[in-house]
Amino acid sequence: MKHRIEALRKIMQENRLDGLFVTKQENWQYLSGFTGTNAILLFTLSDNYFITDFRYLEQAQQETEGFHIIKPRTVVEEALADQITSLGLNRVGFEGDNLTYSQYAGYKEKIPGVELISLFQAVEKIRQIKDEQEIEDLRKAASITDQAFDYILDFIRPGVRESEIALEIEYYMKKQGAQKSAFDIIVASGPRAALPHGVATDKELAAGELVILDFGAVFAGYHADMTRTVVLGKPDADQQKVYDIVLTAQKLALEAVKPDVKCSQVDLVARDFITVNGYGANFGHGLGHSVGLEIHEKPAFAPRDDTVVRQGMAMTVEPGIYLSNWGGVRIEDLVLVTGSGCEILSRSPRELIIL
Ligand SMILES: [Mn+2]
Repeated sequence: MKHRIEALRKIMQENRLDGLFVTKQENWQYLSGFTGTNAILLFTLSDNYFITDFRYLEQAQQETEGFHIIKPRTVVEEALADQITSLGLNRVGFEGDNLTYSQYAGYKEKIPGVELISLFQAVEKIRQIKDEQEIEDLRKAASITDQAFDYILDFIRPGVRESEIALEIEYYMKKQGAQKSAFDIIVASGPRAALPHGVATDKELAAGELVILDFGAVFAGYHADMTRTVVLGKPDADQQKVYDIVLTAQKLALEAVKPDVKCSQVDLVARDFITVNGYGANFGHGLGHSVGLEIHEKPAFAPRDDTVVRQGMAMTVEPGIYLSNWGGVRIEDLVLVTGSGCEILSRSPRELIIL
């Protein structure tokens, strides 16, 4: 955690702050290791303060290191205001994209003499580059996800409900050590596969259908994200054709991921290939997104994201083609950007699986 806090202090110095408080859950988890649900971190240029309520005092002592733990007399917001006052801080940063307007107004009232400076994505920018521990946790999350895919294949057949498949995947991932499912599991079969985010329903699978399965395990707070599309029975010519286009688009994009290219360029590689093959209008979402403590992080492989790709970013590559009343195909892998390209963390086979 030390190097993470050092990076934060650099941001404080760049913004000439003598204090900074962190209110977003994933961000305080990242900076302190605390896994509870209520906390505020306060940093000065020399000290770290941890404020939580009675329920979490003992847990905070066990999970965090290097913080002065403050027990509030009333609520954490009051304790933060008191601490800022007693430390005599003048220019204090806060997470402008996390604090609500009411909370901000509350602080303005409690600490009127303090200049409050809104920061945008301050901790998130540090989180873009994953460190060794984070990579290890992402690997584990991806591996549990792979195991679940391998396991669920035997379960997928005509007559089974999408919701039963989703439940089985979730149960299996938890048995393998996952904390939880990374998001509501998508099982979209037949015409429902045309919905990019078709969360599992009670629809029964039928012979001949394409089935999109999109899911991931969470391990130690870190999210995996993988999509595979399978077919129930021998694919017809259109199903095979669309599948092959998506698979090639993904392969080309995976080859394009490397440090120093723009995220938008990687998106364009897949988008161009799909467009040239006649399905540009049917690929309506970005190619991928970063993952970590949150399932969707920045930057994204998207047409308008010109962020430069850097070593240590963890991102998905997930082209798809969706056709109303027909279905769809998406293939998604989680990759780690290396010094010269990327390593694919999800290992499940990418060829069309016929069940
Ligand atoms: Mn995804």
